[in-house]
Order: sequence, then structure tokens, then C-alpha cells
Amino acid sequence: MNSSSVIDNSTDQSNAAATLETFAVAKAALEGLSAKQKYLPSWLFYDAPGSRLFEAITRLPEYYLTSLEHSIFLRHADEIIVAASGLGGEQLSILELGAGSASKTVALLRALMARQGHALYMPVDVSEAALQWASRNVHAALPAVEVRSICSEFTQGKSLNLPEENSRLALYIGSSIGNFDPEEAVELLQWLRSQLQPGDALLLGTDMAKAAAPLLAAYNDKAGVTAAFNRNILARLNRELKADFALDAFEHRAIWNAEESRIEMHLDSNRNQAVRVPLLGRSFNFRRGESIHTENSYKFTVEAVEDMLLKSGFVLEQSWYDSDRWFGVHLARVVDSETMMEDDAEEEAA
Ligand code: AVI
Repeated sequence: MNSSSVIDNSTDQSNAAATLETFAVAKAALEGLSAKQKYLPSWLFYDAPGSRLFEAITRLPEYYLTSLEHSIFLRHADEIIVAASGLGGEQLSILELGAGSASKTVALLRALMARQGHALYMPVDVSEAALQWASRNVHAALPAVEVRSICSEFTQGKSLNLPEENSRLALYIGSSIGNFDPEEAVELLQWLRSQLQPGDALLLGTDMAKAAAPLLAAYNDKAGVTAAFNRNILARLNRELKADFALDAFEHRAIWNAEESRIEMHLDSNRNQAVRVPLLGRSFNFRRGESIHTENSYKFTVEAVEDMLLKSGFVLEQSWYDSDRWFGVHLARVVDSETMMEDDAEEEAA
């Protein structure tokens, strides 16, 4: 094989991946914009410009989620690692779904290194760029940590083929679970459960239910970064599907839906208009005031967290909070389903 055929091959592969992604974007846009209540799924936010905007959101003064979760890790990392290690005495490795910058994870890895003298970190992300970023940041802070990146779309239910030698602490932090509807959240955690073994642990970060004012401020920041993040979803359809959305014809709106315990983000059309999407071969009409629902961000009580975990095959063991209980970090254990069935049978017999 000569070097040019290698280059051709990789170009073919990346073209194929790009085509698949465009197809997924087109399918999502067609489905969502044809619905009675128009919607676009929130995974569409995270192309390269959207991921940069999200990083900017995490640094906003109103967006308390990231800084509070980070402060919980800084304050309780040792305790979390001791509790996650359980009684088995085996080495623990850390798996992280949706690695991002891994900046918060460093606190946990530092505590793990201090306890074990060695740490294996396995970030999972669909984006190679995100994995490289996580790996670089971890190595800059903790050069001795062993990083094994796993490039996978973990919301698609595929096996992660995890190494079996260690027990694992899986991280799903940042309240990312809150962007799934309750049934989808349980399905995702059930899949995660299927990748783990009895005794393994999960550390889940959740934004907690609270008064409406701080929630509304967090999703309607003064600098307008969240509005830009929201509108980027339309900009992405312009870039990738050659749509002609006028970005100033849609207003960012974030509301608190107390009944569903969630922040909802919408883009409201500020005029009657038709938007052409050439790659779908059609256009979509918007009435003045009509919305595109772009995101749900659920806020949890600890009971709701416990219930979601139980339905997914985990038992909640311990939670840590900031002093106002605005953000929670929950440690749960994978239950051995056979032990659970035996326990149920014993309870029924008693
Ligand atoms: C990624 N996720 C947890 C964020 C959230 O708060 O639901 C996404 C976000 N949307 C608007 N601001 C941030």
C-alpha cells in the first residue's frame, strides 16, 4: 500500500462521516420543523461554534451550574473517591461520558492519584477534538494519569468494550442528564448500567429544583451568550442544509415550566415568514409568535434523582451539595439484578 492510498482512504472515511452527519441533521430538521409544535433536538447545538458558545456560557456569572459543581468536587473530592471505591479494595478507574474540557474531573483524578498512586481515565465522546482537548487538559494538570480515550456516540446504545481489570466510577456530570426527557434519561442510564459491573459506581451531577428567579437568570444572561447559543441552531441549519433563516427574525425565549420542573428554551418567530431549506427541497412557514422548542433542562429533587436511578438499576448512596443546595452530585451503585430479585422474593415471602 502506498502513502497516497492511505490518504485517499481517510478522506473517503471523513467524507462518509460528514455525509452521515448531514443526513442526521437533515432528518432531525425535517421531523422537528414539520411537527405541530415545531422543535429541534438539543444535540444540534453542539457543532464547533455551538460548543465554543457553551464553554462561554459555563463562565457566565448567571450560569451557576458549572462553578457550583466544580466547587463541590474541589471540596469533597477525597470523600467522593473513598465512597466510590467501596469496600472491595480494587483499583478504581474513571470513565466520563461527554468529556468536554475535563476541567472539573481533574479534582477527582487528583484525589484518585493520591489514594492509588495510579489513575486510568477513560473519556467517552463522539468528537475526536473533544477527546484530544480533555486528554491535553488532564495531562497538563496531572501528567501521570493514564488516558484511554473512547470515541463513541454514547446515546446510540453501542457497547463501550470497557477493560475489565478495574472497578469503575462512571461520571455523568454537568446536569447533562437534565437535557433528556425522563424516559430517555432512564434509557440512557439503563444502557450505562449495562456497560458496568455490579459494584461499579456512578457519579451523577444534577441541577436542583429551586426558585424561578436564579433559573431564569441563568438561561437569560445579560450578555446574550445563551441567546447566541440558541440561535446557533438556526445558523447550523443555514451552514449545513443551506437554509435561509434570518437570525434576527427569531427571538430567544427561556421560561420556567414549574409543572414539568424544567427550563424550556424556544426561538420565537417575530414575523410571519417562510424559510427555505434547499437540502430538504421545501420551505417551512412561521406565524408571528410561533415558536421552535429547542431545549428542555430538567431540574431535580433528590427524590426524583433516586427514582430515576432505581428505574435504571442503580441505588443512590450519597449526595453532596453546595451550601444553598442549588446543585447536587450523587453517588450511586450498580445493583446486582440477581441480588435485587432475591431481596424482592425474601420481602414478598416475609
Ligand atoms: C449542557 N446542559 C446541561 C446545559 C443546560 O444547562 O441544560 C445546556 C445549556 N442550555 C442553555 N444554557 C446551557
